[in-house]
Amino acid sequence: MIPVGQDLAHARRRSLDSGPASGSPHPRAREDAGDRVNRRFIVCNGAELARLWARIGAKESEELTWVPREDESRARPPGFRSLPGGVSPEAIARLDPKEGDEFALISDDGPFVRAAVAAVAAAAPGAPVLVMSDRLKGEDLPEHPCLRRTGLRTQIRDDIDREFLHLGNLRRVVRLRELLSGRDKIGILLQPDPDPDGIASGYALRVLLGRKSPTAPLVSFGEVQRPENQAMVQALGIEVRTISPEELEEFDGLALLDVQPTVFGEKPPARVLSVDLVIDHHPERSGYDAVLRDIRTGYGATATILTEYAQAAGMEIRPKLATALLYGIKTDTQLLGRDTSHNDMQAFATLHAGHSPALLRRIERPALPTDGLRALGRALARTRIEEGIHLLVLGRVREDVIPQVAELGLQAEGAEWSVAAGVVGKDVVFSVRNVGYVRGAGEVVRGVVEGLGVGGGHRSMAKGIIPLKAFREVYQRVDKKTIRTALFEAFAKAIHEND
Ligand SMILES: [Mn+2]
Repeated sequence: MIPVGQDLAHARRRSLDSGPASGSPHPRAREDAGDRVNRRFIVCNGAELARLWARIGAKESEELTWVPREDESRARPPGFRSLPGGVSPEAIARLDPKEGDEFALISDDGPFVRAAVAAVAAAAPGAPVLVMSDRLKGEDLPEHPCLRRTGLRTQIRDDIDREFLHLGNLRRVVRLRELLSGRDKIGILLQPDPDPDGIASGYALRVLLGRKSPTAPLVSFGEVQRPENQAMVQALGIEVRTISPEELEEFDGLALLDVQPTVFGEKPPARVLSVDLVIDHHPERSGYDAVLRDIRTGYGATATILTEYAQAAGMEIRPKLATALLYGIKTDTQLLGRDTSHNDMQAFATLHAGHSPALLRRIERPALPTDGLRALGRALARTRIEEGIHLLVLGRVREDVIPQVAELGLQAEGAEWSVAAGVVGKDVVFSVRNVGYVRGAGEVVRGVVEGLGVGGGHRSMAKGIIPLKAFREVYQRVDKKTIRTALFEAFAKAIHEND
């Protein structure tokens, strides 16, 4: 039985005022009276909505009232007091509303809600009003200084829909576990030169299967090459084994993550054309068999799918896995930029709560070697910013130093563009960052390397590689000064092209 009535409400208020265990005579003194909610009046239009409210579960602080419809006068829903006479100011006044009380109006009937809003405004000026209706829109409601509108059944429906999505994900987890549980050794195959999304997704699948690397290794036909991605596997301690297509024979289970079989060249190895499982977010390809496939092209990252799997299965996502998945989503969507779905945002938020900031920092800002710092020191000693371009030339340096210096360079006052260049192996390598409101970095870099090397990237970050040989052919020398002059002129030209 739900307690009803004014007396009880007053009793409850008294018990609040007396202050439970604090001993202070004014336990709520810090709160502004305007922020204090004493009672919540629920005003339901008709018995059906009142019963629905009761089924959802009324809270203790809620005063349940209903306005009977014509044929309902004898059908009082248990726990509700009736507001006879409809929603007149007098009927609302009989509830004895006080400062700090609030109202919810539950109805799909426009005239009812308009009358109720007016009655509350008259009998309890300033009281906040929540209109819960599945049919009425904002324009159906009168002006009121403190009113919000939301759905009722749709609210519950949204939660139910979400639960069915979880259930669908759980079904996929159950099926893939069933399929793979009896296998001795499962290969988790990623694309050649695996990226963080693939690595994180493969790692998550292994955890979902309850396996360790000996019985479910991450494998690839090409090693992890980009320094940022190497930093990720190092920081997380995840091994990605480089194998030949023949070595796939050692596996009696094969799962492809963040990739589909037809990506492996014109004539993919026969073994990858018939696999157990494919989970991916790239456009769906045909021409292969998979017992289970889950391809969600609307998703920004495969890591989002695996995050949903883990949640649906009630799996604990430990900080290391959360960090890997978070980084996978972050890099594939360029920090929730382009191609980001609502699901990616949701997964990101979930993972963010459980990730390790220290670990993420180690991935994104790998330790700089001493000679790299010295090279940076020499470059900084003669730093200057011209035409908004901050160019730092480091000489011979470890490759992962270059993007970090490019990041740093953008912090210089007046810099719209930051370019860090160094010599790595037989190439001049440079990383580019910009402030975002200028020309796309990828486009500019393609202009700079045209006819000399390769390059590309996105709106605000890009990378270019020019072989020393090609550089020397054009500029005769490859010392720091020549690199500086050549790159500066090329960038100044490319940035201002078509201006
Ligand atoms: Mn991906």
